[in-house]
Amino acid sequence: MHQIRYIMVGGFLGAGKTTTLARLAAHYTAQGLNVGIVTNDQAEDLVDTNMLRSLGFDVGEVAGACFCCNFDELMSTVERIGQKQRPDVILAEPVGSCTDLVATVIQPIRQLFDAEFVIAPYAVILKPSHGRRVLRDEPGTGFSPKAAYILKKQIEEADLVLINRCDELSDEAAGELESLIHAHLPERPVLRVSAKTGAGFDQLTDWLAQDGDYGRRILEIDYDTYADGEAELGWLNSSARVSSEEEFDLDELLLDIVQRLRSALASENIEAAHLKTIGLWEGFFGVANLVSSENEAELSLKSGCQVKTIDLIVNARVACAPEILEKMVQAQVQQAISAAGATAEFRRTQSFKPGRPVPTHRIATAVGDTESGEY
Ligand SMILES: Nc1nc2c(ncn2[C@@H]2O[C@H](COP(=O)(O)OP(=O)(O)O)[C@@H](O)[C@H]2O)c(=O)[nH]1
Ligand SMILES: [Mg+2]
Repeated sequence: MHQIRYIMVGGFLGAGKTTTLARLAAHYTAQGLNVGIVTNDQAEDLVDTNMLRSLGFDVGEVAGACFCCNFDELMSTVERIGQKQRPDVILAEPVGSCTDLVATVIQPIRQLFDAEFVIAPYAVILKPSHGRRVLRDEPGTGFSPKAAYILKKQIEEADLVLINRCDELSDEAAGELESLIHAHLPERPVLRVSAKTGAGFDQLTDWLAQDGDYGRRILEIDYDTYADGEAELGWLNSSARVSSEEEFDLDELLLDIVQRLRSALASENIEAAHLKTIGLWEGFFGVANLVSSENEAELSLKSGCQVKTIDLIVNARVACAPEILEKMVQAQVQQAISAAGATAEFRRTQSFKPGRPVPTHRIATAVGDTESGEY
């Protein structure tokens, strides 16, 4: 039977998962393989889905709950992708505040859908900015110890830890991150990569091609701490139609929105886990991002377009109450749009704290171990 290779890449909010999956999707497509991507979020209007679709990939979205809490939807999304043409590879991006994915996603696939899937090694990306601060156990990470707990648990269940953004890390800085990872997880395989330039991706794809007993590092995890850590984040997805009589520069607007939000957050001493915005019109699109207070806002995909109308989506995951976040985003987006000489019609805004994770399945013992059980 034709088996689908299930490749899931985890990591904290803003670590580089979508950028990594886009690069992997292009790689497998160039090899003649049929690739499907599954994105995931707690709400609709996801920048990642729009971006990956605009890049031409076949993307299914699981919205409204994370993979672990909506396992059946993950499986039916994979099935829907397969209706057009059976995929050889499924690339899956879990929510960046999720962990315990080996017990709640990988092992359930291995134990319930064994005939249909081959599980690739589970790679988890370490985000240098927050990763360094959290693994050093520094005070002032911008997150509480409970949110930091999630980042540590994420890498603990990895078969392979990826240190991303090596294009901007010195050898010394990457070496420090590697030592910090090994202080927590002795002898865990670590690979230095850049999802932006593709550095390290030959080794990554070699890793992901391995058939072995991967995805079996089941965590010991305290769901109270995990749930409290997740609930400290304010989550916002908002969509709007922006229009103007005169043409405006799409890339400038996207960057301005993220820069204004960066300043507003800094003035309130609030840490951003990840802010991103996409502007789309008639096949053109641009994307701007902010991944932490120590990084600058950046235009990650340029549209090069002058436009009169766009569909705008803003996604924000920030360490503050959702009400504060919503007011801030509305105000800053509005100001940026006015400065561009345009007006906005807001369509849908969802802002909330993620609820307690309640996995559909939690397999406590990896396949092949002596006791097998679900609780
Ligand atoms: N310099 C640099 N930026 C990166 C790299 N990988 C991702 N980014 C940027 O980091 C931001 C967040 O990336 P994204 O893939 O959306 O992260 P995700 O939240 O984990 O999916 C975007 O602005 C990316 O362009 C990298 O290797 N180097
Ligand atoms: Mg993403």
